[in-house]
Amino acid sequence: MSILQEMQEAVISGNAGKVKECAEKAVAESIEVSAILNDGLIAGMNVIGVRFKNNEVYVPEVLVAARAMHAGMAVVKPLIAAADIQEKGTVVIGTVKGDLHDIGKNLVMMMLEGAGYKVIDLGIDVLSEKFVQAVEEHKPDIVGLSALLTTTMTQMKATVEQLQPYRNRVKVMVGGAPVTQKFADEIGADAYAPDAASAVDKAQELLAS
Ligand code: B1M
Repeated sequence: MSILQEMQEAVISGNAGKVKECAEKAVAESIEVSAILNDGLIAGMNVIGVRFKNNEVYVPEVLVAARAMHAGMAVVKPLIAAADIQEKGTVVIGTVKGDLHDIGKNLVMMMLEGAGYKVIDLGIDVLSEKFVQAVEEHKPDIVGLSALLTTTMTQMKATVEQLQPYRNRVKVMVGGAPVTQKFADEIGADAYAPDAASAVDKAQELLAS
């Protein structure tokens, strides 16, 4: 098995120590950073994403795989800037004001990172003004809003409204257990994703549109 296949398997099984070891070995063997990312780390996360979508693995496995992927990312991150690798896009993400739930949002974040996106995490209980500030500062391609409470879904609407002046250059994706496609349409969001793996697919679609 090649070192990249080994790395991929280690991401899938959530073995952070092994992923780190493989990444260090790959760097020492002068394997290109893009190959380490695409054929090792991201490939492993993609497998997990598909399995998660098909209910073959669950939240704990995804979190453990994402943590393992991060261990590898930490090794190659300093080399990414030097290698001038194009990120697929930038996503600013946060859980809306009044809402402290972040497990799902973190999963979405990790899957997006695993798929090659730069993700800026604004955390939880994020005011709509803070999303606007982040759009001005980071110039993302996508703003992701997460909400887990029916009471905080209204904050999504408020945030979409505040982002109106920027909508020609930024797309809005929403998600979270109580959120539906119908609600996303009603508030004028560009996309709704029911789970973390679909969020990656939707991000891809948004960037292509
Ligand atoms: Co709370 N909570 N909670 N809670 N909590 C729920 C959501 C609830 C359904 C439980 C229940 O009553 N059955 C209920 C909401 C009812 C409603 O409004 N519909 C509820 C409540 C009422 C509350 C409190 C009000 C309880 C209280 O204090 N009386 C309180 C509110 C605090 C606040 O936010 N202001 C509260 C607090 C908490 C804890 C802090 C204890 C904890 C959160 C810890 C944390 O997140 N760090 C917590 C938890 C853990 C839950 C449950 C048990 C689990 C949520 C979770 O993490 N699911 C939840 C009940 C349940 O869902 N079974 C519940 C796993 C996660 C992977 O799924 O978040 O849905 P999820 O994310 C998915 C998708 O939704 C999607 O992808 C993710 C991965 O597949 N997704 C996106 C999410 N964001 C996305 C964004 C996208 C795209 C997809 O694009 C940007």
